[in-house]
Amino acid sequence: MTRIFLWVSAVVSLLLLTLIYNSVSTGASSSNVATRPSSAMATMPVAGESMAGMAGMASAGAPVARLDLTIVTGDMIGHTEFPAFVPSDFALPAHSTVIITVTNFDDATALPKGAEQYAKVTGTLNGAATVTPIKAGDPNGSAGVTKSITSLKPADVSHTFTIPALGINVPIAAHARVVFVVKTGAPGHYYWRCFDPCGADPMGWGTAMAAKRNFMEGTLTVE
Ligand SMILES: [Cu+2]
Repeated sequence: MTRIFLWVSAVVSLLLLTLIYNSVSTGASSSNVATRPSSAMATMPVAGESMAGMAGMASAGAPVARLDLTIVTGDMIGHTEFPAFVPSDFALPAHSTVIITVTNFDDATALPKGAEQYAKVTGTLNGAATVTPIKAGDPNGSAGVTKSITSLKPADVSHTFTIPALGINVPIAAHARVVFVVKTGAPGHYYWRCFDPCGADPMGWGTAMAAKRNFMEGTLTVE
């Protein structure tokens, strides 16, 4: 009888200890989860609805840099049919995670037949980008819900941000802020361009698309 009592009390003690241990470790892990976003945010100067998620995804290890690009319309710069990425030549640190934001003030130019592959996001973290609609009069605000996308309809593409040598292609939606994360590797010089024929005739490959630099193409230096 005594032996059975001792055995039962030993089992009960073990159960109690397990319960206590579990509740302590659950508490510890949930407090880790709670502190992780704030410590990540402290090391990265990011803000805004789409950035919070991207920053969380980008927080694993590598240093984080930012690149902010704006696509202005030809009319905005007094140069009709010459939409432009601003800036067009830029540098990024090697072996880093980079949060790239493209703020686009331009309309859509449907991707032509045969170029539909440029409607798909490639080479970014998770093969995704976020798109937030904006109004020209409130460029830092949100005119709609932020969506995560892996592609756009070819008809909805306005420009593309494409670095062929790195396998990076992001279709840029019209009147939107587009955010995505890429990782840089070793130092080098790369060429980026837009593959949506967004210039004037013939077939959209004139004006901005025909200009060799400063509008729809430029250089990335990884250093
Ligand atoms: Cu373009």
